[in-house]
Amino acid sequence: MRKICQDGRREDDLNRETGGPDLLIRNVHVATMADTGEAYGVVRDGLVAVAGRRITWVGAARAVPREVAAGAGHILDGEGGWLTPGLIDCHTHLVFAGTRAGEFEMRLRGMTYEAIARAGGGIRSTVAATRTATEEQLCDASEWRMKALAAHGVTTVEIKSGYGLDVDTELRMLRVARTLGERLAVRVSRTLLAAHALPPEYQDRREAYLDLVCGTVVARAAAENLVHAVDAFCEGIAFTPAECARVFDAAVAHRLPVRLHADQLSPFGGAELAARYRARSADHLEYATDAGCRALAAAGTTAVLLPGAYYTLGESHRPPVDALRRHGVRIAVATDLNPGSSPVTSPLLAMNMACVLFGLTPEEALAGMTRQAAPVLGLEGEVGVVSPGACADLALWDVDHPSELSYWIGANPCRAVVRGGEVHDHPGTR
Ligand code: DI6
Ligand code: FE
Repeated sequence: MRKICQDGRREDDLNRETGGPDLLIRNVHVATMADTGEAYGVVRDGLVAVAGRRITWVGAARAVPREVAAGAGHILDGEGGWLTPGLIDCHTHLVFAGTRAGEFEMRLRGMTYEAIARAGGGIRSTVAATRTATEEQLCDASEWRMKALAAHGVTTVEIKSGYGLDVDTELRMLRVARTLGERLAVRVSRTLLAAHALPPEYQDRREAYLDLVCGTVVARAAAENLVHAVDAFCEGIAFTPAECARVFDAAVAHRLPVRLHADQLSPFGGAELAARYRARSADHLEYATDAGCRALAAAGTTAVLLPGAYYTLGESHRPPVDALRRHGVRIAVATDLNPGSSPVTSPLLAMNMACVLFGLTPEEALAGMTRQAAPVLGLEGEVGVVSPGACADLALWDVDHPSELSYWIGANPCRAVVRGGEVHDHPGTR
């Protein structure tokens, strides 16, 4: 149904000299996701005009002023589908070498994620594979994962380091993340996660590793302009709140915003620590306390829910969604795409899991991958909404209602994406 024109756009013979928009998207319903009080910020029978990289007009087609629509350079006919903001996957670890399919089998036989990590596997096994890969090999190994996200409507993706755990490999991962963004024309936000695990060569020298991270890695990443934020894994198998605070202090000294893997496997004071540093986000939060949620609200820190990890690890302790709502914490959703705990390459599957496993509404799940995810990356107002002035990063879906984006399991109704005003066709598999 509703096939868009073959190459995703059509040269119209309208006269360019009238100074019309570069791109006009018509015959669509728009889930603007703007915070209008209306569910999904819906505009039925809408029209969107784009000049250069920016949205210039959004509204009902019947209300469009003549000068807005006339003389469009290109027209994208949505053929009755739904247009949403391009999806934002605000938490991934998609650059790595190898897989952990062997550990998947070990877990199925009863060994826990934590036991595997303590036995020297887990993150460390991906570190070993990633350290031996060249920049080009890492790029080639990771590219399909980013393509998979892009094919599901993702136009902005955050990518963390954290499988290098030495200066060279951490920086190499960030360079690969940058290259992938350039190659695939997807906006990439890069996060330094050198405090992901203790590397084997520092086994009995925790302080020395933290000295390296705080003294050298953060400074080099900042100096080489490779990083937009700093993250840490605050957990019994990783780093204590006091150790993460050291990493945060180094980030703050370089004027970098911070984020935290918090309270994923145990109540560890992660949410409170994130709030204390006014972190952009606290992620996972399965074991966050009510006080932790209150602190996040007061700090304006976004809760990023990662149901792929919860599902993959067979967890049963759900994040306190009701408390997050009650305290007014902004809720985002992401894939956590990584080889160990969340080999999830579909943002729509993450949204479905957020609904089925965590009890989010389909609207909350879509907001969690659009409007609510933007501030996590410092991109509020720039992406995540279909509004005049925002970047023209959009996704066109072959669905009858936006709730279907969370409803189907394993389908991909994405027909096309617009990235920075450029139309890209996607086959979709619905
Ligand atoms: N939490 C996660 O879910 C990922 N990292 C983290 O701190 C898992 C990373 C891995 O197992 O490779
Ligand atoms: Fe993660």
